[in-house]
Amino acid sequence: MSSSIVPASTGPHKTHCPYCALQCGMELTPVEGTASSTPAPGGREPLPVTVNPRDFPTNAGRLCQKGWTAAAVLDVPDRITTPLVRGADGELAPATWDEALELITARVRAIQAEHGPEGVAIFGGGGLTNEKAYALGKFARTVLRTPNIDYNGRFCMSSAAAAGNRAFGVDRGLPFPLTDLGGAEAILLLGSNPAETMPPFVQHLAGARGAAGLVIVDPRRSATARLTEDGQGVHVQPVPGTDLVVLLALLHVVIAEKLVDTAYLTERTAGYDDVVRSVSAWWPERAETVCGVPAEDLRRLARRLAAASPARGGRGAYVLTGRGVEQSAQGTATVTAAINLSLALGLVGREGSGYGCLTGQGNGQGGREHGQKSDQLPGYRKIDDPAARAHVASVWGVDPDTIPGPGKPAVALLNSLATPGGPQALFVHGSNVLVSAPNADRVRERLEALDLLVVCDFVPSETARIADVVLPVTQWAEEEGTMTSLEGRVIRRRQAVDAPGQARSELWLLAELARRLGSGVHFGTDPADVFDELARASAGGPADYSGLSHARLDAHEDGGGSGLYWPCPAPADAPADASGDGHAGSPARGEHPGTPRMFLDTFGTPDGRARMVPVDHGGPADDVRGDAPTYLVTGRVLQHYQSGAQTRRVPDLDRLVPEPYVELHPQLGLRVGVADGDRVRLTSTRGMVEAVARWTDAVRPEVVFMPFHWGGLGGVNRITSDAVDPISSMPEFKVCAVQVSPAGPATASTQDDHDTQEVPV
Ligand SMILES: Nc1nc2c(c(=O)[nH]1)N[C@H]1C(S)=C(S)[C@@H](COP(=O)(O)OP(=O)(O)OC[C@H]3O[C@@H](n4cnc5c(=O)[nH]c(N)nc54)[C@H](O)[C@@H]3O)O[C@H]1N2
Ligand SMILES: Nc1nc2c(c(=O)[nH]1)N[C@H]1C(S)=C(S)[C@@H](COP(=O)(O)OP(=O)(O)OC[C@H]3O[C@@H](n4cnc5c(=O)[nH]c(N)nc54)[C@H](O)[C@@H]3O)O[C@H]1N2
Ligand code: SF4
Ligand SMILES: [Mo]
Repeated sequence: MSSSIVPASTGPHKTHCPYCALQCGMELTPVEGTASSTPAPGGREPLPVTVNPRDFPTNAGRLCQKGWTAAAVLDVPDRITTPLVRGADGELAPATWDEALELITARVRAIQAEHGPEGVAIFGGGGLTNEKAYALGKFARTVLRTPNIDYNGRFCMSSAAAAGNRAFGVDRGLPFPLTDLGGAEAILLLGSNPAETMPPFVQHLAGARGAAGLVIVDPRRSATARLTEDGQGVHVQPVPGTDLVVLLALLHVVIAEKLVDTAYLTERTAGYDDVVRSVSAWWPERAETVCGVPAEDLRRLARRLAAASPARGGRGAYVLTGRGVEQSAQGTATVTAAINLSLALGLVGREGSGYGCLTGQGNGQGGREHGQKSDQLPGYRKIDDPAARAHVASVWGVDPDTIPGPGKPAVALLNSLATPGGPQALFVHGSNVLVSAPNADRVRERLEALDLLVVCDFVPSETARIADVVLPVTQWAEEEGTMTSLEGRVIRRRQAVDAPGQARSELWLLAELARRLGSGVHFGTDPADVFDELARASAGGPADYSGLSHARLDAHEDGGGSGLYWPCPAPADAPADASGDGHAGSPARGEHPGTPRMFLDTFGTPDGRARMVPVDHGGPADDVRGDAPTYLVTGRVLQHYQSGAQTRRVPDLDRLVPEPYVELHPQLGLRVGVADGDRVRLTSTRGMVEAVARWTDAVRPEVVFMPFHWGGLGGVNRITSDAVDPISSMPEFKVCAVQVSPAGPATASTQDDHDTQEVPV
């Protein structure tokens, strides 16, 4: 397939990694077909581009294994290069774009005539560029006029976003540059394993490690927890799902020992008294009985954090959360407790200290700002706010009354598919829900019952394989656009090669569908133009991009800058004395310099104060019991990304971690009769999975861990819980109750089926 990939121009092209939110800086150099003398890793055909790291603040010249091997996904052998339509024989077969789009148009018309506009739904992704995410939300609201659009960010970011919005009036994952962490004396990291999920991030923990102030809270001794060894910090190992209790106890100690920053609380916050009452019953000894962390450790930890706070003369402290505490039915409450602790110590909105959430997907941040979330319009506006509707409608050239109201969040949306009154058709853009959604067998059932499933992807993911129509789209190195990193930094994705075969940009296909469906609404196909429209739509909203353009971002980066942080309003609203950030690409007079650090003077709430909200512990929705006595926790490994649709196709990664596995403690293994290397079965109320057992003392004896990067029999989401957080609607991926038992030897029918089905390419 390499021969069908034509370099767009010679390089090197400055861009960023296709995968996670760290958005490590890369340089891509196109390779001229087989004429290249550059051997690909592993001695295969040369890849279409070579990847080299470059100096960017988040990665400082480093990449992880996924980044180094990212080019392999450009020409995987089963890359989808033509539209595919399911024929009368039940098989997917190549079709022209015209045939595929005409079929979709006719079916959408018929379904909407029978079921109304809400009969068609869209599921988006946090890996889409800002431009694509914006176009998708606009397409749903103006062409389909359906409220039913949501995206995989609901699985990823929504609890931290809900808690951040409630406390600060605005949600930006890290409201400060990542490099600020380097100066901290203490960092409390809850439920995050960046040593595997963002390896170059680890360098920013060096200051805290040097000061013996790195605190990792994780029920597993993860690679990140191991960074605390040799006196560089502390690993706190609570019972899964009890982080809220740890945080309530820490705040209890901070209050009881008078370590709070009283002046800060008076000046900058509201609600402290209610929070004091809410933590009074969580003295450390009581907390220990629930979370299993010794009371004295909790006290020491609270004192350590307080000592690092600026109010007590320390060098600064940060509290950071990841999916381990957020993907929970009490995720919003847990993040709120982390924020309450940070506020009590006076950390937020102070240079050198703060609270932040480590956003996950490449555009996890921007993906939640531009309108693919069921309750939002571009600029992080609320869809039920009349002023927001009027503004966005004026940019779209539609009547505000035609914009639908809020739709269903991801889990409810998936569960409503093909039910009476629910959507009968679904478009999927950038998610492999059959593998990554909770209670995945139910999701499969719902998808299979649809009248029409359209999947846009560049590889035949498990979800694409059951679609009625598959549309081949461009990826990463084949497209222009912008991404917004975990720091709220808007950066450019640049094209280095042309897409193979008939793969087309999603901007083009949405414009084509809009036209065929008879919409008069304009859909641009040039990413720079779409960005300009997005910028106008965001003007005045919390995530204001109106002072940005591709041209300005290019000039900034070429002048030595590294992208610009939102909010970045247009010149009319910008401070006249904007002084810039010292790079040659600094703003022209009057241009807004962007906002690296938020909340320094005020919060985004109506009265400018941060809200402290009392919360309490309830425990996981699916808690351990007699017939399911073991906690299953799920997460990631370094080599694989998400549903694995991309990384399982990269030989250098697949070879290292070729199959699903379950980590269990030898004591548990001996008790249930599962030896290291045996096949093990996990059973929950939703079903069962089987995989290879790995004995390790990194997990507690009552806990097993399984990564979620595979489908088939080793697809852990077949047994995870789809209970959701009542505020954010985020599912409880991280913790559920299972029974552990030996499985029989692998047979053809029990083997992972991810590569046994063929799709014509
Ligand atoms: N290699 C790799 N990197 C990735 C990704 C990937 O798929 N693979 N995905 C990207 C995305 S989208 C995301 S969201 C991020 C996620 O990044 P992380 O949040 O770092 O990743 P996870 O492995 O899901 O979860 C982190 C840790 O939570 C722990 N955990 C489980 N249950 C609990 C609990 O009850 N309490 C606590 N305190 N911890 C718990 C797990 O043991 C795990 O070590 O990674 C990004 N980077
Ligand atoms: N048990 C368990 N389950 C989890 C999690 C967990 O920790 N535990 N984590 C959850 C989290 S945080 C996340 S983010 C989700 C992620 O899980 P998914 O939403 O499944 O994410 P990906 O595997 O990245 O799927 C992206 C798909 O879109 C394709 N793709 C990539 N870029 C584009 C594009 O620009 N356009 C289009 N059309 N397609 C594209 C890829 O090839 C791939 O098939 O999983 C969630 N599921
Ligand atoms: S840490 Fe994330 S952005 Fe950096 S190379 Fe790895 S996957 Fe890519
Ligand atoms: Mo995520």
